[in-house]
Amino acid sequence: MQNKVLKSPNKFYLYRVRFLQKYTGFFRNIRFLHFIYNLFHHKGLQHNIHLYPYYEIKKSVYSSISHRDFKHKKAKPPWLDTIVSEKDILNHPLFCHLPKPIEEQMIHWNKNGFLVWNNFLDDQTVDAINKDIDSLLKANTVDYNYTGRKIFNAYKQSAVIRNIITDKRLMELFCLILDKKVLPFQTINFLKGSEQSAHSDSIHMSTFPQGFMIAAWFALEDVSIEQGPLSYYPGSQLLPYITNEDYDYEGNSFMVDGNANKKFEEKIQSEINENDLHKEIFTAKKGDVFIWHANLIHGGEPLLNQALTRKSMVVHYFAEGVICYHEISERPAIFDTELVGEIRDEFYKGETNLLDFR
Ligand SMILES: O=C(O)CCC(=O)C(=O)O
Repeated sequence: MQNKVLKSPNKFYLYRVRFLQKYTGFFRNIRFLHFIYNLFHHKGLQHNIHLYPYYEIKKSVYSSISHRDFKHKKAKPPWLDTIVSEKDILNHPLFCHLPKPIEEQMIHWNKNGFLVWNNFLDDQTVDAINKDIDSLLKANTVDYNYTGRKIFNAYKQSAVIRNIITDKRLMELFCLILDKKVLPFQTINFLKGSEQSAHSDSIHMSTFPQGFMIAAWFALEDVSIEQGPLSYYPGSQLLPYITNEDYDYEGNSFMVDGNANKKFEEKIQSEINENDLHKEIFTAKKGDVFIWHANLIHGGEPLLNQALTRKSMVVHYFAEGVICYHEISERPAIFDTELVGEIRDEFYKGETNLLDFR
């Protein structure tokens, strides 16, 4: 992507985003307000519009959407989630673009559900991201959401981050893993460890067919056990996807369940115990990237030394050509049309013809 000069957002936009990200009260759960919000963001829902008729979803794209809308519908999972021979993986047109250490991990993607790309970013790039985050926080143009740990979508104001999320090496890898074009959906920056309970992203960033989301976690400094590193459960992506039907979800026609996240995380913990899953810790080096499958269980370890930072960034990507939504709040996913437009025009058509094999 070309190095874009980003406009500073206006004050009204910043107040609105900040309010929505911090507010956790009653109104957040009202389906009718979601509908109105979606109407105002109709451009960001374009990706779903032509897919609803294709999958025979007979409702407005502005309405709530959840697993209930896809019951009994046929779906083709991502190719690597089916039985694929090693030869098929080696013969994929994008396989030859991979660096050697990733090739081997790619072959075991189906079994493991993750891979690690060491030294993906050089020190200079990481330092530039950290500098941007510090300046944006100082200028008060980004802020933490209600968790007090997560800074959403700094890519809108940082050209360095915007360039990294569309890095050709990553985009090619994800296109290979999902065998579809991918689009970044959001970025989350952390200065401290998230300490988030174990979860799978597929309930937060959901797709139909399932599994067409992928995430990349960037270490923006060396991360030791003291700093609350990322943890994950290899192979957990092979367990059935959990939907709102699989735990005590208490939504109704007017409201979504405001306690869904807590109940979902309890459900995940019981899955970990029942299936005797084994946890691993990612003590990363600055510049490493950890990539995970939509259904891989992962979380943030406790911060053992509260004085320490754990600078990192997560980017969630959706595939094109699948319905994208948030099962936990039963809302359709709203894309940033400006970013999507740039990627479609400059990346998929211009700089690279990486999916010309399609
Ligand atoms: O960085 C972490 O500690 C966890 C991040 C995470 O779980 C996510 O973004 O899905």
